[in-house]
Amino acid sequence: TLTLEERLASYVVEGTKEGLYPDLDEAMKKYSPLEIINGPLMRGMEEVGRLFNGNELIVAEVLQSAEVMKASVTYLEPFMEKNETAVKGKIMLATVKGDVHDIGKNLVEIILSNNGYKIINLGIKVPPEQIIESYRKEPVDAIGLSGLLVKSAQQMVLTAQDLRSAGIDAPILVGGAALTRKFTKHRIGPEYDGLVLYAKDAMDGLDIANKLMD
Ligand code: B1M
Repeated sequence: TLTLEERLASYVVEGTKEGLYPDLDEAMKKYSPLEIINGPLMRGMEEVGRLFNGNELIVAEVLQSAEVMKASVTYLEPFMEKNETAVKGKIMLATVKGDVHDIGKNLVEIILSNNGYKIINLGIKVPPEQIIESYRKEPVDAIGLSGLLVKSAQQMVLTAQDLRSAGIDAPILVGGAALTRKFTKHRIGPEYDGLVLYAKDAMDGLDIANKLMD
């Protein structure tokens, strides 16, 4: 028989919600919602990535896994710690052009909005022009770009260049697995102009946002 942690990972791997919610309730007796997400659920997602890479899963199955991850995050969200502070700042979030992965970005949205930030979430496959247009309508204190595909790392550079060319000098926060292998330091460059910071996960994104707003 599987341990609770193994079962949680397996819901994601198998793409099934049978028994998921009682086990999430059980897990909340031991862990915080974020520990559940970053621990067993994330381990499940990593396994999905490995299986997919080895052609042992098809896209439709990965989509089911993504559904389970999203349902879990939605279920856990009301139990997350909230800091009822005054609005600290406004942050825009977008998954870059060509990329549909949004689970990580949406997690960043939850963490930031639970901690005093107003979020403008532009969604997925967002071209630079849309970010520029949105910024002109409603300026923000920082722009967050997410991307998981290898090509998204390059797309982020292009997006940042377009933003700077359009005269937008807001700090840019970049994150997502596409970058994890590339950057280890917060401060990145030299292909980037102005202040561009790398966040390794959602909590790191919150830390950086808080430092920026100080
Ligand atoms: Co795709 N996919 N996928 N996929 N997928 C990856 C990324 C991949 C690594 C899998 C693999 O092959 N091993 C691979 C990319 C390989 C590469 O680029 N070289 C891949 C591929 C190839 C593809 C397709 C091309 C497959 C196809 O169609 N043949 C296709 C791409 C379509 C496109 O984008 N144009 C595709 C599609 C999909 C699904 C739609 C089926 C689904 C996404 C559903 C969705 O997001 N709504 C999906 C999934 C689920 C994955 C994996 C398995 C899991 C991603 C995930 O949600 N992780 C992924 C493999 C993997 O990562 N292990 C894979 C959980 C999430 C919480 O983590 O997003 O990393 P993550 O977010 C983290 C941090 O990165 C960070 O915080 C979060 C945690 O706190 N973070 C930020 C993220 N954004 C941030 C922004 C910030 C700060 C921090 O500030 C702004």
